[in-house]
Amino acid sequence: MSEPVSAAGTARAVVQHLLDLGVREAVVAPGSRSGPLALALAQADREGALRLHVRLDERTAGFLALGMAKASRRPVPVLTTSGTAVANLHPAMLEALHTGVRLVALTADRPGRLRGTGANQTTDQRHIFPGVRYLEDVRDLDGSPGPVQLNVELDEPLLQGPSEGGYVRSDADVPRRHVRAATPVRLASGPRTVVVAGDDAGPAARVAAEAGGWPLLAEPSSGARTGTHALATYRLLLAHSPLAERIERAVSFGHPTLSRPVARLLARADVEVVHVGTEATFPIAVDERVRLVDGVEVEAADPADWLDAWRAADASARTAVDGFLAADPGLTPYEVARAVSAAVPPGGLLVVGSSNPIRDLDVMAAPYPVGERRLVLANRGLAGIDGTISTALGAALGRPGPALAYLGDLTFLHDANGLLAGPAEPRPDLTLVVASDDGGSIFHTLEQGAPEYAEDFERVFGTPTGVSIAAVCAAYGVAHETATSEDGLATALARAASGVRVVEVPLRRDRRREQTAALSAAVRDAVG
Ligand SMILES: Cc1ncc(C[n+]2csc(CCOP(=O)(O)OP(=O)(O)O)c2C)c(N)n1
Ligand SMILES: [Mg+2]
Repeated sequence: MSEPVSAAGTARAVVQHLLDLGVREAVVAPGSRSGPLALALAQADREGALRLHVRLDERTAGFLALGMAKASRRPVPVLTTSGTAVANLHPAMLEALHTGVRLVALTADRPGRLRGTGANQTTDQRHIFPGVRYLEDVRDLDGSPGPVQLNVELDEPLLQGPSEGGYVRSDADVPRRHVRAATPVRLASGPRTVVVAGDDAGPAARVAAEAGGWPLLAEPSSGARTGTHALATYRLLLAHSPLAERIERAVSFGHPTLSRPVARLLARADVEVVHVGTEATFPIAVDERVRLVDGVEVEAADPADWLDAWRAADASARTAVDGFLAADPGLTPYEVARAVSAAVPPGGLLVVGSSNPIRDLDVMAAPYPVGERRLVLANRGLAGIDGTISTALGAALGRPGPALAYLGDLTFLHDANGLLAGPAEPRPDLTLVVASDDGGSIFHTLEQGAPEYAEDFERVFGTPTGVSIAAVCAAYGVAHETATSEDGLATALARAASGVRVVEVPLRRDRRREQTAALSAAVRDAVG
């Protein structure tokens, strides 16, 4: 009989296999059962084979790894001990599942014979993330897209002296973006077409729009809101311009979820849809109007009058929006979005929180020039408000260069513990801009913001906290400053961050419904 493999030997094999897959960063949350793996990762860090990050809270550790994996497009492992620690990875694993991010949950387990007994910190943690690939043997771990759980049973003795080391980092090229074997479908010109670019659409959406001479309706996190075909005010145009009615075909890329006008367009009975992707990235049920394809090849450009009409409408809408903002005496959330998007330098990173920040950015962000390599990320897989600080920290750690994040106050508070990191941990230079309106402003603009629900609104939707963000920052040792005007914010953002800092922008929430309606009305009058 062969010798059973020791816990240390298993840990060594796991870490070397991860390195072979191109892993460069790893996250550890402390524990005893996971000890052999933690020591192996620490050894690999000491040898320069990877960089290790330690976090107490597994929920934030999971999102930290998610952010790194998103920004670097490499697999990133996050190690937990057994029991409830594992379950705390679930939000990040779900987001990774819906965005195809290679997050590797390394879950240390007790030996199988203890399962079903009352042994300490022992539960059935196999397949704990439904839908996520599940492995027990590290040799089955490959670089395929999407998250994976590697559950590692470790028996005593857990530790047998200092770990050996000698880890080798692989320089093999890791496929950064999953490219499907594309058999592009040829698109003939003719039908009046728009290109929709949802989350992580990538440059292909812009390329198609340019080849066809079509308007490009690109979400901020699409990676395609660049060039001269992207129309910043598309959401308002779809709602208010007569051009919207005339659309005959939509070609969509990525995962579009951000706005109701886009979902309505993709559902329209009179619009033919070509979606580059699968059912999993299409926002409504696929019917016979919708063709799912691997890629498109545009045969020829359509006459310029269609695009020209959209550009003219976009310019009128922009003038109407700017006029509306100039007339409003206070600082509006739209101006915050405008300042944030203008502050991202070429090569820079912007991580945007769910709720109104990403929607305000969607109306206000001027498309960036092609080729300047800005990266705008958002957790659009499930559009959670959780884990956003950690995602931003992870993304900033995973990608060199200046980094910004832009999020609401509740989104900030939801993941305040993301600011928790020991003094020796690597820290990125990251500025977090908090649109601080003491509660969930988005609900004012939705059905529940209507006057008939006013009595319960603040308690169950608005949910003001009264919490001092400055005091939260002080507790975590994070720098905090306040900006009260668009210029003040621009000035604050022009100064490079050294380490993590928060710029809080106080905003009114009680005017949100009225402002949204007034903005819509201004655009309707201009283009309707
Ligand atoms: C994890 C999670 N819980 C709840 C929600 C529902 N939700 C969407 S937006 C929102 C409020 C966000 O408030 P804030 O971050 O302050 O942004 P604002 O709406 O004020 O712009 C909530 C609770 C969610 N998306 N994700
Ligand atoms: Mg808020």
